[in-house]
Amino acid sequence: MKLILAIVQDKDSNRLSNEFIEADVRATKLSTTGGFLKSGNTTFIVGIDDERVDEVLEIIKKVCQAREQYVNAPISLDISMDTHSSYPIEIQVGGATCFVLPVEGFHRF
Ligand code: 2BA
Repeated sequence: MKLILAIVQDKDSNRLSNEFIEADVRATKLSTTGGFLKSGNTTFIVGIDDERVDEVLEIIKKVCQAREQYVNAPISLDISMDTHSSYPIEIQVGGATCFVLPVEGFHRF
């Protein structure tokens, strides 16, 4: 068994939940926050048999889109006068960031 941690954008999370239900993939959804953008994203925890890992990754890949987003990068205009401003830079977020981990035990009581 493996544990898949998939960090996805909030915009894709409902569709991904529905696709998991349809494919009989059990998952837990967590509301999380990206360390860089400091805005909300969603992390899915999926415990799955080894032979279904690729299937789950394919579902995630199909549903989760990469999107361009602008963030404000700080710029120092004049160090001597200590004036600061910022300018927008474009970054690409997602589709999804996935980790696949080995599972030592799985118990349901
Ligand atoms: P955030 O940390 O909010 O990052 C959002 C996007 O900002 C990233 O998209 C990436 O394009 C950019 N970014 C992040 N750190 C950066 C940096 N130091 N310099 C320049 N640009 C940077 P993604 O790579 O698609 O990541 C989406 C979300 O997945 C991240 O949200 C974070 O929550 C998670 N994530 C990504 N890599 C991770 C990792 N190695 N470990 C844990 N979580 C990760």
